[in-house]
Amino acid sequence: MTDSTPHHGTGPGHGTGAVVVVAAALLDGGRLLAARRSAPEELAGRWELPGGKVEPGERPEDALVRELREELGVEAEPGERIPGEWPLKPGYVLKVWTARLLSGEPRPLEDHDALRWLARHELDTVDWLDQDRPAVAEAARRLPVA
Ligand code: 523
Repeated sequence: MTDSTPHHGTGPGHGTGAVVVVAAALLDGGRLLAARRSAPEELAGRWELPGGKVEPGERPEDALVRELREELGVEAEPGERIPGEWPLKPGYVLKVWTARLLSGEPRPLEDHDALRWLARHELDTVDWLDQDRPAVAEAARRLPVA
C-alpha cells in the first residue's frame, strides 16, 4: 500500500486490497460444522466452512454473524481468528474465525444442501474446498481427540 492510496471509497468493495470472504469454524459439543455447497456449479458438492463476503463498511465479525444467520438460521458468536489468510479467485481472500452457537440449530437455508457436525476423527470424511483445508486443520486442534 502506498501513502497516496485511499483507504475508503474506491475499488471493488473495500477501497483497497482484496474482497474479504469470512468463514466460521463453528464448534459445538466437540464437533465442527461442515456445509456442502449447492452452487456455483464448479463448487457444488464440495464442503466448506460457512460464510460469505464482507459487505462494504461492514466489520468482518459482523459479516460472519450475518452470514451464519442468513445461511443457517442461527445466532452465533465469533471467537478467535484462525491465523492466516488464503487466496480465493483473483481479488478475494478467505479469513476464518472460530465461532460458537448461541441459539438455534443450523439448517441449510441458502447456499448449502447438506450440513454435518464432524468429530475430529471424521474431518477427512468430506471433500473440503482446497482453500478451506488449512483452517479446518487448525480448527481440528480445538476439538477433543477422542
Ligand atoms: N469461499 C470459499 N470458502 C468458504 C466460503 C464461505 C467461501 O472458498 N468457506 C469462496 C467461494 C466463493 C467466494 O468465496 O468463490 C464467495 O463465497 P460465497 O459465494 O459463499 O459468498 P456470498 O454468499 O457472500 O456470495 P453471494 O451469494 O454472491 O453474495
